[in-house]
Amino acid sequence: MTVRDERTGSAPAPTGPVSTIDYSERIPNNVNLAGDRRLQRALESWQPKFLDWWRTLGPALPTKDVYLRTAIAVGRDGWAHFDHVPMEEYRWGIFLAEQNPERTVAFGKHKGEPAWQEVPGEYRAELMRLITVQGDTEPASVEQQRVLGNTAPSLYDLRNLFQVNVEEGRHLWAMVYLLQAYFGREGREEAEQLLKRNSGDLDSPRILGAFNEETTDWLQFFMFTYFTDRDGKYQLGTLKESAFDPLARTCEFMLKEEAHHMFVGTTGVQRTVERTAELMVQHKTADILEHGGIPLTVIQKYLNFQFSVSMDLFGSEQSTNVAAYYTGGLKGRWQETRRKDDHELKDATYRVRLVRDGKIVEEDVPALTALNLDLRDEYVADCENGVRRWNQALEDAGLEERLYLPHEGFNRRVGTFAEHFVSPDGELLSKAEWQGKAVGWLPNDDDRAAVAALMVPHYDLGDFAGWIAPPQTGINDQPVEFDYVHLREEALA
Ligand code: BYC
Repeated sequence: MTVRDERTGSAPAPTGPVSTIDYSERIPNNVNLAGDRRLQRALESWQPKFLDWWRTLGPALPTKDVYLRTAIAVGRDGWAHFDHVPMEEYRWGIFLAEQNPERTVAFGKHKGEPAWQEVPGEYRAELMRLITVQGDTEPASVEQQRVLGNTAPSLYDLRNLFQVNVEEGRHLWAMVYLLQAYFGREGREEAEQLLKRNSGDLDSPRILGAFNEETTDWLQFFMFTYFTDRDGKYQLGTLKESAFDPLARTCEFMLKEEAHHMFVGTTGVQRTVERTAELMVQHKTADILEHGGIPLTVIQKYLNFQFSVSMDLFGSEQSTNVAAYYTGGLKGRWQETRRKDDHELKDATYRVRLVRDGKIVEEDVPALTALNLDLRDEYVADCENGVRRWNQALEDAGLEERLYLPHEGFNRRVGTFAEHFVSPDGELLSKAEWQGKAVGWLPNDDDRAAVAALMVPHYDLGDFAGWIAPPQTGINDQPVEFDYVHLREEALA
């Protein structure tokens, strides 16, 4: 049941092409689930397991309701509605972007053929693997962020955390739909496993490294939504190009929701840096911990960590997997259709950086095998935009200090730099040198403890923790001091 509220108003009327979402169904959808009884039954039997998982490993803070947006249509405008909703009653569902019946495959050896509405037998295993990996990250992030609500810097931030969480839950639904609708019994088994693996679990961890790291505090959360959700944006961007049309359409709609997650990261770090800069100027020192702010050096260490583990998410710089995905039409490049080349890349080359004879050198390799790096280079260029924004805040405050992205080889566990020790400015080090210096580059226990000490909940209307500046505006034109979240009594005790 949705709590109606006079102040929130109704959603804007959609104007673009829309296929409306049927909310009278137990599972809201725009894929005519009612017309496929078998699939509907499979999803309805998965639904209580999802809800169990949400109750056990979803947000820990007890809430009455949260001001959330819910998708109402998949058209270009007016696709979402905002209202106070009890979180466990959020309408998780299955929404695919509009189908274009004329769509053809844009790249690889099937270029020009009609997009696939079913899974071709020869690509079944690879497609299921890609969908499973994508699906695995979604609940993982909810698990990682489970206890952050206990230390939220404001109700505004708390609401944003929960919005991200429910939408990651919905993205899990999106992948589970594909697994159950197109991959038969094996797909149903994979869907079960997505709720059985858990972030950080020693016996049954999540598939990709970054999703087993702890999100220790809100600075980590903002770095995660900036750097790791941005990997999500780029990976979804490649799957949106897939010849397998249901996957492409699902990812297109997910990207719409993803934009807010990165907004949370960009502005979260920005507001932290703004407050840090303010305290540095006010107290004429970089050592602002005792004044209730997070020192810039600690922010840089958090950035170094989250950037480097997110770089690992792109896989190896040279990968035969990605060449096969591309040639088969399963996974394209970022902005594939806007690229001006033959979209097959049989003879193309790409420049990679690697370590040879104790030096970092450049080498041209077949472009097909370097597509993970092609994507990662796009990602890094995008990451730099945020850093520029944050540095603008430092400049505006009249400070000389700056944040920066560390070298691509810094702190890597996957790919060509994994066996090497590289400083943030790209110097190759011995293991002993690295061990001596890493403590100055990555958050250590003292840094994390110092940040944790600042993480005290601020649940009063319009109240913000002292380590972060308030945002410029609220959500959906609501004031910053809006009652975005209503807590249950036990949360306030
Ligand atoms: N950790 O040839 P390689 C998101 C595995 S985030 C552990 O180097 P490939 C989100 C790899 O699976 C986006 N294992 O790389 C964000 C392979 O194993 P198999 C998630 C790793 O295959 C925030 C082997 O190593 N979506 O949505 O070309 C909140 C050799 O791999 C890692 C996707 O990733 C690692 N870091 O590419 C919520 C898209 N890296 O198969 C959500 C789907 C590699 O030999 N996934 N491995 O057993 C893919 O496209 C690719 O699997 C990868 C790797 C990009 C991950």
